[in-house]
Amino acid sequence: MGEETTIFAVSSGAGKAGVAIIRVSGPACTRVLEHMAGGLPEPRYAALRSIRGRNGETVDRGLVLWFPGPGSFTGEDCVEFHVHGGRAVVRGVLEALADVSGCRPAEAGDFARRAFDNGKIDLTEVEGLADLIDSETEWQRRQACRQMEGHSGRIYEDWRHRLIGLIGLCEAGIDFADEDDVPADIALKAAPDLAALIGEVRDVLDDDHRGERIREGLAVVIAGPPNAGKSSLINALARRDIAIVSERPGTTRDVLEARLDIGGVPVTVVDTAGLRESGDEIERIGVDRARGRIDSADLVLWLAEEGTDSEAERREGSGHWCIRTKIDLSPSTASGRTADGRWAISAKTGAGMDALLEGLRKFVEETVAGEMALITRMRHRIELRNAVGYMEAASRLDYIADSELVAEDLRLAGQCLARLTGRIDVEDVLDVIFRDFCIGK
Ligand SMILES: Nc1nc2c(ncn2[C@@H]2O[C@H](COP(=O)(O)OP(=O)(O)O)[C@@H](O)[C@H]2O)c(=O)[nH]1
Ligand SMILES: [Mg+2]
Repeated sequence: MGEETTIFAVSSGAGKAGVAIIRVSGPACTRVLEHMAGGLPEPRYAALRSIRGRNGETVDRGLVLWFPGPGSFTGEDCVEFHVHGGRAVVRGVLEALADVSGCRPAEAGDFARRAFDNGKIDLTEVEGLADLIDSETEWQRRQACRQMEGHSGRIYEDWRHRLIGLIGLCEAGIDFADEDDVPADIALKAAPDLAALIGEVRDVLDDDHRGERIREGLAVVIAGPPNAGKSSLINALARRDIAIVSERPGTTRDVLEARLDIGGVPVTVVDTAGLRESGDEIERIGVDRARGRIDSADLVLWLAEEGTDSEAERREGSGHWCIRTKIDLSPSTASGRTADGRWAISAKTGAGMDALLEGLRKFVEETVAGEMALITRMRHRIELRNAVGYMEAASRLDYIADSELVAEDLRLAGQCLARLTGRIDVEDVLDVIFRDFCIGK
């Protein structure tokens, strides 16, 4: 697993900056410090040093931090150089590192991978770290932080330990079945605990996909007939020209997206081709795509001009809002929300837009409200569903007659939980997870 190599990378991002941080991990760190920083500084204290490059010439003066393993992020010896973020400075440091024997440039996710391999962080924490680096909004940050700090990993481990305890009870029943002094019904003791555990896992699964929605963002789709003002609305919401607005019906043919931060939650607003029967093949493809996005949306905004019929009325209901557009053309229509719960806006004058935005903010808030979800990815949901499936199968068995089968089901449930935290055989998912990282993480 390349434990003998030492990896290095710029961890502070590409491009010119005030400061660049170059991170090194592996057994050659002491050699690195001797070659480049005149010896080992005091562990975990910032030391201002001249940093020497390839020919022994000073590249820069900067801070050097020395984190001896195993008490480091990766669990290995680690060094950080904090230097000025000029391209030539960074290149000089990287070249000097490449010259130290045993050192090679890190690949994407290498540092996190070593931390995981050395047992410093579990798989849910790795995912939390990746999500934190990717987080764009406040809710995403909060959720990622909690996961990175091991909140969900601890709960899954607690469940796994409880399962191991239950397996122990079943096996005690098996091992001592022939002995008089051990009651044969010892396995029965597992039943109430198992029922409680199943309840806890079910509660976590019953989360309306809040965690995944925060992580991936909500989808709000703008739909309606051609010329209803859909493209004008996405442009108004995004405050920039994302879509072409034209009086020619059928202008928007592809699906266009704007990513917004609404109340701290990422929301993808989607503009679609106007829904109509069209002889034009490209427009038809656009309409098909629009229908696909409507079906998977968290919320659909059905747009229609005053007095025009629209699909909106037929589909109105939860997750479907009806919006009257171009109200500047019919001055009698009040802006904002009409008495029958519809919305009325003008993208042109901005009338009703604040009310609509406020409505969207409330919708987002209600969608993610509630206790913060543990499940942030499909992977978690699948493992938990499988785990609870095995537990329920076990709970339907006869604890005395079939205690071996009960123990086996519980073992399988425990394996699902162990895969969640990466304790066992997860090679197949590791590549997918670490691939999401950039170099230097
Ligand atoms: N008066 C007025 N015209 C609008 C408004 N919104 C859009 N339009 C016009 O209606 C036409 C169609 O708009 P567009 O946003 O392209 O509609 P889409 O086909 O649903 O995407 C364009 O000529 C726009 O300028 C509005 O609020 N008021
Ligand atoms: Mg359009």
